[in-house]
Amino acid sequence: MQEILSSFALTEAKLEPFGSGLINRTWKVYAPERNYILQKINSDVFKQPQSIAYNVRLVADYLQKNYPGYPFVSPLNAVSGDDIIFYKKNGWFRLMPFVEDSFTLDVVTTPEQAYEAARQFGKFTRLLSGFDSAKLKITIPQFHDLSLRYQQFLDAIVNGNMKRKRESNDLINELFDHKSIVKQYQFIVSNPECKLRVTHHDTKISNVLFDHNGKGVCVIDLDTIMSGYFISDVGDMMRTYISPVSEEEGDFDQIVIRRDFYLSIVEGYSDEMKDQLTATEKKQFMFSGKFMTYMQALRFLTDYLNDDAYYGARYEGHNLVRAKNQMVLLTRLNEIE
Ligand code: GN1
Ligand code: MG
Repeated sequence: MQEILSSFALTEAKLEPFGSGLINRTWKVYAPERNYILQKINSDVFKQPQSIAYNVRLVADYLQKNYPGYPFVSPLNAVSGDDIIFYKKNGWFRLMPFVEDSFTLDVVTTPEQAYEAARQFGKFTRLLSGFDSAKLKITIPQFHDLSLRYQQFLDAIVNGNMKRKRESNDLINELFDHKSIVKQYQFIVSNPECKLRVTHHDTKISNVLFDHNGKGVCVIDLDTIMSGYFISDVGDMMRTYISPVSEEEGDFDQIVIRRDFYLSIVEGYSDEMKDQLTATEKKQFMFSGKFMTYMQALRFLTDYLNDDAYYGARYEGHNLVRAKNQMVLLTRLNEIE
């Protein structure tokens, strides 16, 4: 770690693990002058970490030129001048300024928080509406392509851990029963009225910075900003803000739908994006939540069958619990209409 810190001329700094992400590793760096966020990029997931750095640079330049007041958090340059550094033994690292007096949330407790977060993600896409999203590199190919995720699930059933497959038989069947969501997804995205825009693709609440008045400041965690559909961003907010408990919760009775939070997401996102969304897209708010929740259930169960190779597990059966949790949430979402 000393070698990494000295690449950024931070010799007297202290490190502390930070945040709750599943993929990258994050530390808060306490230096005499100011604080930073250090991240190790998971290069099993992001095969070309330089593509992330490229995308963030392009977006930062555009926002700086057109919306200089927007507090976009960009990686800092090391002494070498690079904004992402590779170490033979340790992999890829980047350093960002820590935005003082800001904080993140792990669960959404009020509709106002849901509104603020949805507004921030809507604002991010709106500010970039004049930027051609096709210029962004693909950091994870077909990341939110539900057809691919379904196929990966089928592959894991065939090639994965047989003992785990037997254990998850009921859940596998439940996921089969909801296959129509894949068809619906294919139908929606094949419509030219469903537009490609700069999309964040990871809109969970911990990816929004709040100030001490509870107002949203900006969005963070920019690894998956790519060209995409609004159902990804709105859907992941529905998946993660509507229920009072997260995907980690094992007591499924606690998974309930908070209708006012749903309305706050729609309102917050629409307050920024209503002039951009087509009439066809505006009809997909509720579907977006089902789409993302189903995809996450498939991804967690796929990973369980593949021996937790992607998400890792803190206890035996962790990804099975996460997948069941998401299936319960999907059932609750289906009960709304
Ligand atoms: C991962 O690392 P984190 O927690 O920000 C994942 C998301 C999932 C999420 C589930 C690159 O995000 O797609 O929705 O876990 N990111 C990647 O909590 O796979
Ligand atoms: Mg993330």
